[in-house]
Amino acid sequence: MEPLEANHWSSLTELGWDGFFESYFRRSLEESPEPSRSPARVVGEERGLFHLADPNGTFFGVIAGKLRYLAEERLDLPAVGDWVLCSREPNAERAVIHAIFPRRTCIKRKEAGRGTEDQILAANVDYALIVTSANTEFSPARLQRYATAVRNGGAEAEIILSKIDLCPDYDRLSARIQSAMPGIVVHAISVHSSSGLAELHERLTPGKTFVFLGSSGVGKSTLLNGLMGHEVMATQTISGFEDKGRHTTSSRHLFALPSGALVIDTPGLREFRLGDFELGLKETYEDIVALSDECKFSDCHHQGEPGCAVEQAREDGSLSEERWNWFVKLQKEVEYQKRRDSGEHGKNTKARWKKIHQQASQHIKRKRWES
Ligand SMILES: Nc1nc2c(ncn2[C@@H]2O[C@H](COP(=O)(O)OP(=O)(O)OP(=O)(O)O)[C@@H](O)[C@H]2O)c(=O)[nH]1
Ligand SMILES: [Mg+2]
Ligand SMILES: [Zn+2]
Repeated sequence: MEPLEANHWSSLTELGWDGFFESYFRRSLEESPEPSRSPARVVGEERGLFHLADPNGTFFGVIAGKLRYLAEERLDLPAVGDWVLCSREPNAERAVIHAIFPRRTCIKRKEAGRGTEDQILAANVDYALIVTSANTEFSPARLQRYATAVRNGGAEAEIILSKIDLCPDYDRLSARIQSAMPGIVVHAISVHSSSGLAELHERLTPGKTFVFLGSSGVGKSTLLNGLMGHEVMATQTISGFEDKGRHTTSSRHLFALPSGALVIDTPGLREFRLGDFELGLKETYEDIVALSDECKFSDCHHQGEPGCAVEQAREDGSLSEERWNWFVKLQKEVEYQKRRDSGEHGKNTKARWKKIHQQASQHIKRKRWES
């Protein structure tokens, strides 16, 4: 339970609160005054039990029955990074979470396996730091997948190239990332040799929320401990286990660095399936979107049509085959999920109506009983 003791925040602002949440809070108070309810941030979650924080300290919270009942999908339940309205009876061990504030940003993926639900990786994050290690794990294609999800959720993506002590020519890898993702910021670091850590500290703006994302074993928790100045998360004890499916971190937790920046550590992801992330895709491949706007036909498929600007760019080499293929692959995945989600949406609506009908018939039964 160390995350509960690891941090103390003396104001909501230190926890990332700002005008966006304040205005929602005021409006909700005007609409239905509930003086016993106050805002708290979800700083951890373990098997349905939430770790919450407010200026009075950190405490546990459980979801109110009504909130759980009304939730149609996982997205309707709290996630780490969320702001929630909760109440706490005097002397009660656990607070009750009644509502979730609207999310300013929300990074999601499709749940692992064959499921269709979206899973929240982190909420209300300003920047996602996608960690990739400068050895066997390195894959520009995977980084673009992560960046697409991050941008789709409204957050900004930057890359951390970790463990550069293991790779003497890590500059080549940085350059490779920058050519695969034009304009992206890359931080090359090593916790073991302390290189790049001071620059990263500078980058981590106080009051802003950051999340570490990346495969298992890339060094996310080691980096968090390095930035904190002491161990707050357990790390893999034997190096070289990456890509072998061994996960060290099993739940998400938000920490405040001594500088005041907020950082969420997450468990490594083995599989990262995109959802209907058209927005994120367009941002990650804005060069290709700009080219398609120049095609002669607005519905151009870029497959031999006359006046196709995309084919022209592929021919003259200004758009590399590699980048085009990455885009085509992710676009297919996003379109597939879009079709699937629209089917799912129909199902969700049906499920909601079923719930409403059930409620109504229970109400009628109760009325009959009472009369
Ligand atoms: N050589 C070297 N090894 C590192 C560095 N940072 C982390 N490691 C090693 O990489 C291994 C994995 O580190 P973790 O921090 O547990 O990785 P993680 O990304 O948190 O993994 P999960 O929690 O499973 O997602 C450990 O054995 C670390 O000692 C570094 O800068 N250089
Ligand atoms: Mg970890
Ligand atoms: Zn075209």
